[in-house]
Amino acid sequence: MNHGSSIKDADAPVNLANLPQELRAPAQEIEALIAQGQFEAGIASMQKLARSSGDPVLMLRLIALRAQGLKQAMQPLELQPMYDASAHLDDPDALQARLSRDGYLFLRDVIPAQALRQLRKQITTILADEGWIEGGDKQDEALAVSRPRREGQRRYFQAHDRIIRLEALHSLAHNNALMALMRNVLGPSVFPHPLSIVRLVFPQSPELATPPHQDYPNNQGTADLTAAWIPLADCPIQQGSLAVLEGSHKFGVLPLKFHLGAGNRRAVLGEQLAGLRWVGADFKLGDVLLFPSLTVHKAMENLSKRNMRLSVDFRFQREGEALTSGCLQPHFERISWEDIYRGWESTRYQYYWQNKNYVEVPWNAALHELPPDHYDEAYEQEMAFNLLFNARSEA
Ligand SMILES: O=C(O)CCC(=O)C(=O)O
Ligand SMILES: [Fe+2]
Repeated sequence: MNHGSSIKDADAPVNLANLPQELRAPAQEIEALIAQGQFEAGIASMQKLARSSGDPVLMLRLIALRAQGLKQAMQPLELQPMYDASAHLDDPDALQARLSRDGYLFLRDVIPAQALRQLRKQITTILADEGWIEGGDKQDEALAVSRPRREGQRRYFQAHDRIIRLEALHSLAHNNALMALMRNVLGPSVFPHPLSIVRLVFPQSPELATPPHQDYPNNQGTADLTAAWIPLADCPIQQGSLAVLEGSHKFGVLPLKFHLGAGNRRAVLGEQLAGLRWVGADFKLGDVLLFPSLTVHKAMENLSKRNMRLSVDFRFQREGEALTSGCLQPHFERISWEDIYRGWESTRYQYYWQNKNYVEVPWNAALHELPPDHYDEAYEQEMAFNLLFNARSEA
């Protein structure tokens, strides 16, 4: 570029002298919007102008603005403490009352540590073997040695395709203590979906943290579908534990926007949710968080220097209620159950849902759709993330 723009220059308002005459007035207007604090509107207009003109100075400015937007979204969220419902563990009425009031249940020390440690060991063995984390004595700490790997990338799936085969992962959804809790919460006919999910979250990439969202658009079926989120080690807020927007399950299905984090979708939190409190906790091994599929939740940023955050989440429903067929498939649907079950020691938890009674309902794609312009935004956010990641790595 002969006008000497670099991405660093793009952190400041566009130098109008570097623009063709016809772009100066509209660019100046947009910069004025941004200067007045109308950041979202400014970015949206800048995107239109940059994309329609293809001007390289405006494109750089757009990416810089996206990076600023990502940084702003990183402003630490003030969390209030989650209500600890452990005292009600054996009291279905009390559990159900709290859940329908708050939209979540947080319980300490529910799952025996041994089952969690065993699964963690199997996962970290695979991650060390795949070159994601340090092996040897330090393996259990899950210290990242590679750049963040993300859902959708070839290298991500190389490890995930091995982890999703683990009998210990899928069996954990049927753990006696967990099932006893779930029966108290959802009733005697409760069963887990076989869609067991494992989260492999790198440090040093806060922009990729799972954004605020509801599970309903992903899973659909019954809105009483209840997720159990379980870390595979102590997981303080600073290491990326899950946070919940208390009472947010009472506002129906929220609109979606693109986000770089897991699922690539965030819920748009309108004014009606403005008075709600975000709640969180420093999780200990064995603790469980439950929430129904309309509750807004997000991952806190994993701010640790090197530790990955490893966790699992399972979803439970009552017999006789609705589900969509995707919930009966392995996560990402890359491998068949037949393939996954090869090498398992027990057949007990294989195809168990085929003996359950549920109503299969069609998937409604409209509930999961992103706005039509999201490809452009996805690309721009990706560029912005790389910019920030490289700047951090250099620092
Ligand atoms: O662990 C995460 O980052 C996301 C978990 C989540 O969204 C869920 O369990 O529904
Ligand atoms: Fe979720």
